[in-house]
Parts: sequence; structure tokens; C-alpha cells
Amino acid sequence: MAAQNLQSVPAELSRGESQEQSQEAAQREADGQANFDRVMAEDSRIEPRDWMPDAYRKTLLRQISQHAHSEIIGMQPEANWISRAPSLKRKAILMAKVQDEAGHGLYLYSAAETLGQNRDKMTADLIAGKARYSSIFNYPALTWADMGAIGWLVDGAAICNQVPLCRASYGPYGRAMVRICKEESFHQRQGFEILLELSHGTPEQKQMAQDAVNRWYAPALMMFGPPDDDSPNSRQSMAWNIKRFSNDELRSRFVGMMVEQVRVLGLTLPDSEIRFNEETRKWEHGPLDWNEFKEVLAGRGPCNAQRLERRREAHDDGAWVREAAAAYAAKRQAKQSMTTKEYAA
Ligand code: FAQ
Repeated sequence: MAAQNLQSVPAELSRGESQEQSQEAAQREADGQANFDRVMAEDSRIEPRDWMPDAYRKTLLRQISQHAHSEIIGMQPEANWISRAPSLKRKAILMAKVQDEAGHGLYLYSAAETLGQNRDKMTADLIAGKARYSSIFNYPALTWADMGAIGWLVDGAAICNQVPLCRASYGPYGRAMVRICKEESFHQRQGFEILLELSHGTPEQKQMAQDAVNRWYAPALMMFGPPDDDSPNSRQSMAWNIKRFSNDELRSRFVGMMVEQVRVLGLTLPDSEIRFNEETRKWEHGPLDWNEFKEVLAGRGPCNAQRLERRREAHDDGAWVREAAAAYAAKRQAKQSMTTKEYAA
């Protein structure tokens, strides 16, 4: 009936209506933009139903989905050590940490979904090798001490990068980060404690801890992303209050934190050029191998192929769980609609 009415509307009138509609749409867009600009200027928050520029939505989706993938792939280097942890207590702690990473991935996928991205599509992009995840998880975890170095350096870098993201202008992302950071802080302490125990153990244990720190230090510094001059996204992300500090700024802060903590550990950082620049009031570090970083991003790091292969296997192995969950949901829905119909009758 409605369709017939529309068809019978004279062409001129329907043109008039669509002009009105497009004027309304333009007005809505202008109001939306004005609200968005006000939110940015006041440094408050955009929520999922608010109007936002397409480029802002895309940038958030890029960053949040990469972040989610990093948490999921990031379980692999540590999961590999669960069955080889030196005691039941260490095994339980490591299992809890790895489960936390899975949870972080899920909060972040949920935050990305509020921007209109389908979770299956994000997973498909990851397993097809089309999506990025953090460079750091393409390095191997060779000894038990690597569990300490990952916790101390990798989670330490993650905290340094993510605490400012708790104030990100997009509500669901900022709120997810608050919870994630609390858990990351426990993760870093457990890594520190593993290294502390090893560094006070036998000479071999201390050497194992030092070797792990030597291997993870530079990749951890590269987690913060390319140098500012080579970071195409930073400026706009900072203007939108997503990122609060530049990559180099956060890297420098991290080096300052590690310099203090490594003394307590009784270990050293493999970087003789670390110094505090009195003029700039910033910590400086020695050169990093940015070619290695590019190679890892291009999929040619030491473990890229292995990480993706394992993720694909896990996805295939989980097919029956997804099918069972979907069948159960359909059954419940059918039961519910039947009950509603019976109730109505
Ligand atoms: N790895 O212009 P920028 C964790 C890409 S979670 C891979 O500077 P942006 C917890 C970047 O995407 C670790 N790619 O980019 C844990 C861009 O490429 P695109 C993950 C990188 O976005 C611990 C291009 O380079 N954390 O560790 C990396 O402004 C232990 C140009 O770079 C997050 O994701 C990299 N390291 O800044 C779990 C935090 N760096 O997208 C398990 C949120 C840069 O244009 C165990 N993300 N790229 O193709 C961020 O803060 C930002 O996205 C940055 C990059 C800082 C990572």
C-alpha cells in the first residue's frame, strides 16, 4: 500500500521531497560536525551513536582492530611456555595472564564492533594476513626468562603506550583501556618478579635473564611505532585526541622508566648510548634497526608465518564451538518466539 502511494506521487513533488530530505541530511551532517568539533575542543567523548567523520571512524577501526589482533596473537609466545613453567605456581600465573590477553582482545573487538565493523570480517582479515598486529609478537620466546622479559619489557611498553589511551576521545575504546591497563600492570609486575628471581639465582640463571633482556629490549622499543618523522598517522590521531603523545615521546618515557627498574633487577640494558638530555629533559637511546621493523611489518620477521599458521589452526579447531553456539542460540530463539506466540494465543 505504501509503495503504491509513493508510485502515485507526481514526479515534481517527489523531487521536492527528496530535495527536502537531502537538505535535512545536510543539516544533520552540519550539526553532527559542529557537535564533533565541540567535543574535540572540550576534550570530552564521542559515543557510538554520535555523528563522526568517516576518517575518524576509519582511524579508530584501524587502531582498535590492530590492537585486538595484537592481544590475540600475543598469547602465542607465552602460551608456548605454560606446559614448561618451572612450578605449579608459575604455571597458574602464566595461564591467568594468557587468559587476560584473550579477554583484552575480546573487549577490543567489541569496541571495534560499536564502530560498525563485523567481528568475523576482522578475524578473516587477520587469518588471511591482511591485518596488522604488533611487531613484537613475531619474535621467538626461547627460554623461561623470556616470560620475565615479555612481562617486564613488553607489558611495560604496552602500559606506557596505553595509559594515555584511557583518555582516548572514543568512549568505548577509552573505557576498555582502563580495564586493560589495570591488568597489564599486574602482568608487568609478574615479569619483573620472574627476572628478579632469576637474577638472584645461579650465575646461569642470571645470564639467562640478561640474554632475554638483551633480545627483547630493541623490539620492545619498536613497539611504539616508527620515529615521529616517519609516522603518517600520529598528527591526525593526536588532533582527534586518540593518541595523546607521539611515538618518540612515549619511547623516551619508557626508556627512562626502564633505566631505573633495571638497576633494581641487577641487570643491564643492551644500550650504551642511553642518556638523559638536560636541554630537552628527555631520555635518549641508541639507534634502532628500522629496517628490521619494516621487514617484520612486511611479514618477514622471525615468527610471522608461524604465528599466522597457528592462528588459522586455532580458528579451524574452534569451528565446532562456533557452530554449537550458533545452533544453541537459534534453538533458544525458536523456543522464545514459540513461548511468546503461545502466550499471545
Ligand atoms: N607493529 O603512523 P604510525 C600488548 C604501523 S598490545 C606493527 O605511527 P599509529 C599487550 C601502523 O599501524 C600491543 N605495526 O601509526 C600484550 C601504521 O600502519 P597502517 C599493541 C605498527 O597507529 C603484552 C604504520 O606502522 N598495542 O602488547 C607498529 O599512529 C604481552 C605507521 O605508524 C597497540 O596496538 C608496530 N609496533 O601508531 C599482549 C596500542 N607501529 O595501520 C600479550 C594501540 C606502527 O597505517 C603479551 N595502538 N605500526 O597500515 C597505538 O598506540 C598505535 O596504533 C601505534 C602506532 C603506536 C602502535
